[in-house]
Amino acid sequence: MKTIIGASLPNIPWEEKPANYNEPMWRYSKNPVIGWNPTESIARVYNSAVLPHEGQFIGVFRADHKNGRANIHFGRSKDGINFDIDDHVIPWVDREGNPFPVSYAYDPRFVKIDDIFYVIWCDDMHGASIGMGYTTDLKNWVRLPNPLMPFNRNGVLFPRKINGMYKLLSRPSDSGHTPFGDIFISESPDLIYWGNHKWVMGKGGKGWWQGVKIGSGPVPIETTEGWLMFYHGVSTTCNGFVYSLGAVILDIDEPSKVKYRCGNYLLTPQEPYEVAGFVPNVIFPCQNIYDAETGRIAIYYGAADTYTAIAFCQVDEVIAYIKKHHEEV
Ligand code: BMA
Repeated sequence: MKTIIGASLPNIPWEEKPANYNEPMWRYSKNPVIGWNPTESIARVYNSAVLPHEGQFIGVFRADHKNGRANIHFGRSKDGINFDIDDHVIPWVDREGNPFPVSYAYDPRFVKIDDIFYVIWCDDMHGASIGMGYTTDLKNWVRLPNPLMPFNRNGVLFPRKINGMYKLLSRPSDSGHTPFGDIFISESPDLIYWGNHKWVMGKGGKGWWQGVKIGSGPVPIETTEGWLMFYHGVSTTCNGFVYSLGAVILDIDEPSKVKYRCGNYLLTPQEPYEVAGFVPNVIFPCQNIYDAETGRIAIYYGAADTYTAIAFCQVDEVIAYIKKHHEEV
């Protein structure tokens, strides 16, 4: 029986684990895949999300413009590694079809549910909040009402309804670079009305890497063990925050319940493109894609708020690692 419950993706971007490497997650040897100034108007692309589509790949990209403001651009790729990113922002409209541009937008997640592509991002609703919109044709982009009130970040929609409800993870916060933050879950029958909010997991643990705050990352992956979710955990040092990548397994029917939580991080800033850049020491995962047939997973992450990078893991190995290093927090 296959561990990932989902589609096959034989052309997933992939590279085998280097010989004599003992960690459960490894980096693409040609990282970063998107560097400085990728288009005329964009200075940096990071914290972005890619999906397979019609044998190729599409993505929504966090783009910091050359005036320093962040917005989201659409892009395409033949191989999931080399990207052709639009130089213009996604042209959002409201549900009546009137232009409805964002003031700023960052850290998008991208998920396909029932043939509709949803984008979830950090939006400006008189302060940081969750933005949500969709497209069915990758041409017309429609914004939905903000699902939650400010202040909030790191909205992540599950890839299917659970017990008839859409489920949204988020990280309630404040208006700044929040020195606190736990992950919560909300549900909705229609993506408009949200409620039944529950706490999922808090910062902390015996280690220090996730001691300051945590935030959901890529869209959770459905597996026979539960929802496999990568997330970011933040610690603080005398030189500022450090963002690492961790993993957790949530109950398949009641994802507010944590089954296993890995006490060790899976990636922490180490490579030159992770420790140096616009904001040093940041690994910020925003998307994963997988091949259910082989259990291969590719994770897209932002590095140092400057670059887009890819890491790889194998589902059974990463689940075994999470279980081995499970700790109650
Ligand atoms: C968070 C968000 C992310 C960013 C991270 C590190 O608060 O703003 O977009 O990658 O800080 O600077």
